[in-house]
Amino acid sequence: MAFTGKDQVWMNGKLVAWKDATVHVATHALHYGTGIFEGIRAYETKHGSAVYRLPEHMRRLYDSCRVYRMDPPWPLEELSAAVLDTVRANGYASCYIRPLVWRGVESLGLDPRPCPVEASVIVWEWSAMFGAEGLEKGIDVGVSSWTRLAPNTLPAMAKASANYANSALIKMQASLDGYGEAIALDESGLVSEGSGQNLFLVRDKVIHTPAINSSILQGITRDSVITIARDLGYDVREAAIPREMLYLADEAFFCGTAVEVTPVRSIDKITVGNGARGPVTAAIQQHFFGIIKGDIPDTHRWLTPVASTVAR
Ligand code: PPE
Repeated sequence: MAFTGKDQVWMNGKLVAWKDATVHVATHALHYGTGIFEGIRAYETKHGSAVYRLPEHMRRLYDSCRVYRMDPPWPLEELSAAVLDTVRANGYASCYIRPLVWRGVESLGLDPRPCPVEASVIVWEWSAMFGAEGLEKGIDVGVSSWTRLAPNTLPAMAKASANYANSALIKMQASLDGYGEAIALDESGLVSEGSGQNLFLVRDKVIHTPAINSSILQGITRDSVITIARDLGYDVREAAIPREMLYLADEAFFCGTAVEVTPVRSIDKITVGNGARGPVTAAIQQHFFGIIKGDIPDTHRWLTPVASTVAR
């Protein structure tokens, strides 16, 4: 990923130059992690550029705000339009989109409510997170010694900036240990997810993924994968997954906006299946990429054309 410094940024209601999209050091979110964000992608489909699952991402943004008693001064429709405006203004056919809502400058008391709620949208070009090779061959991962957010600490269903201090610990350890990513366990030692992606396992053609009570972010790509898998006739089970299932799976893959659908080829240096992308993973990838390229009909209406304007 790379910032060009040339892009326009939507900030608090208007498009401004990249260098002008700044905040003060007294910003509450900078001190206490009181921000909420989304990660969205726009893809170049054969029918034109389109944002993938925009309404679902915007709904989760506002749901996350609700948990933290934040009331963005823009209605959801207006921030959705801001996403499309920002993509259009920068002219990318495909890009990564990062809306952010945060508590601004007023007080550094721990109760953030006196602080204004501000918002921005930035975009940048970001192709496959682990490259074409990662998508095809898969990545090597380890189980983290860091645990995911325990229930009643940081609510995992809210995509809050604060949660990502935990993700940073998981990701740094993984990188330093020579892994591409890590799988974190939940408070009770059950499988949760990666630092910024959901996990799926396949055994005997049945697809398993941790349920929302295992401290996961309820991923939108996860929902796409479940929907695609069921469309393809697979049995998908959302349930608690013991750690040892990781070592017994025929196939494993991560999914998320950034990683899309990326196979996992080893876990803790134990080969997953035969170490190559498995048939179920390949079928789901093919369907997922088929939809975002416009090769497979978008029957679930997951694509919002960038050329459209969302009603304000
Ligand atoms: N879990 C976590 C903790 C998470 O951060 C993400 C998204 C997901 C699951 C997948 O959710 P979804 O994108 O709705 O399918 N993480 C964002 C940032 C990751 C990064 O490495 O950067 C993303 O994928 O955009």
